[in-house]
Amino acid sequence: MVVKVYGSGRAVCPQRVLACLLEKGVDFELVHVDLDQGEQKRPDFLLRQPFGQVPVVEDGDFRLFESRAIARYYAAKYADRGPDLLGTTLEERALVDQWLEVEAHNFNDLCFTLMLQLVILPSMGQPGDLALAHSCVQKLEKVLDVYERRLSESTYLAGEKFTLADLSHLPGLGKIIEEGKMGHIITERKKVNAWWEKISSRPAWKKLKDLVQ
Ligand SMILES: N[C@@H](CCC(=O)N[C@@H](CS)C(=O)NCC(=O)O)C(=O)O
Repeated sequence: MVVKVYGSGRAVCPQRVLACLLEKGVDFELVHVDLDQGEQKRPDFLLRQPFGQVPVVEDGDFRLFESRAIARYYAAKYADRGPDLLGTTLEERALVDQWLEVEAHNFNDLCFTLMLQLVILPSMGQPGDLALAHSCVQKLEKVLDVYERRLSESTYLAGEKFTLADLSHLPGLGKIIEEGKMGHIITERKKVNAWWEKISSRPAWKKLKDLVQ
């Protein structure tokens, strides 16, 4: 059964799902939703995702939205293939969850607001709020300082193995490196940069980049 992923391949949240499916070798079809045209707010799409956002997956009769929930679902469903993305012991799983929460609540919002002000609004002909972008950069640097300390204790966020906690950061880190002219906040932190280099050189992430270019 081919999993249908509704979303835009350029958007961060669908990329989180696609990266997980590629890691697990799950066949999928990307059904493009044109965010610039507001397709995600149309009544037929709201039947799939009542908040009018992407991604949504359809897997046979099963439908799921929220990118991290989807990634967790496929990491568990295909636990027996590809890398173990969830951890095995209770403690390993708890650490994966902890860093996934950090990604969702400490990293993602700042990253999103930064990209909105520096990239998305200007691309739509609207001026970004540079003061807000600057404040996001300052706050993100503090978050990345915490990551720098954590990554001097372990190779990956949740320990010595690549997990969903790392995978979940890839789309946002990728945007900062590629689009925001703010890549230095990653590259100037030795451990964070080594981590980014390692996780972004995984074949699944490279495949995704080829797919969405
Ligand atoms: N918490 C949701 C957030 C979804 C989300 O913000 N999606 C963005 C793309 S990354 C979107 O649909 N933006 C268009 C909109 O909000 O209208 C998730 O992780 O799936």
